[in-house]
Amino acid sequence: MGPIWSSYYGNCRSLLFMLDASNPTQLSASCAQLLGLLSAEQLAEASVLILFNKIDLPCYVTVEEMKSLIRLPDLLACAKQNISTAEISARKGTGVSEVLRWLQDPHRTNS
Ligand SMILES: Nc1nc2c(ncn2[C@@H]2O[C@H](COP(=O)(O)OP(=O)(O)OP(=O)(O)O)[C@@H](O)[C@H]2O)c(=O)[nH]1
Ligand SMILES: [Mg+2]
Repeated sequence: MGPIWSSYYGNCRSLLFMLDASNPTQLSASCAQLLGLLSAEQLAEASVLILFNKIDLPCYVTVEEMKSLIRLPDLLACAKQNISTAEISARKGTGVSEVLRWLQDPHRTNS
């Protein structure tokens, strides 16, 4: 779906980007997609929440290691957007209330 994402950029104020924390083989492709989104001019004002989903599944790479592999600290420092991260399990509901709080936070989109 990546090739058509840009048709949804207009008026986008909140961006949720979901990574599969159980599938490290997709990590580099996901990171490339994420960098494309963060560098899009139309999304410069959006606030971004990066979700590490499927944390209920066992994985040979930890979420901390994944964050390091995508150089998340550099992304947070260099991106134009205000970026948050959350570790969730959509299946078990872990972390989902945090995502809802982020979506409802009025201060997030005031800048
Ligand atoms: N265990 C677990 N399963 C989940 C979670 N969230 C979604 N799923 C399941 O994951 C499946 C969908 O994910 P994927 O198979 O990776 O689908 P996709 O990302 O569209 O396709 P790929 O590009 O092949 O990864 C469905 O069967 C969901 O029920 C979660 O947090 N934990
Ligand atoms: Mg998947």
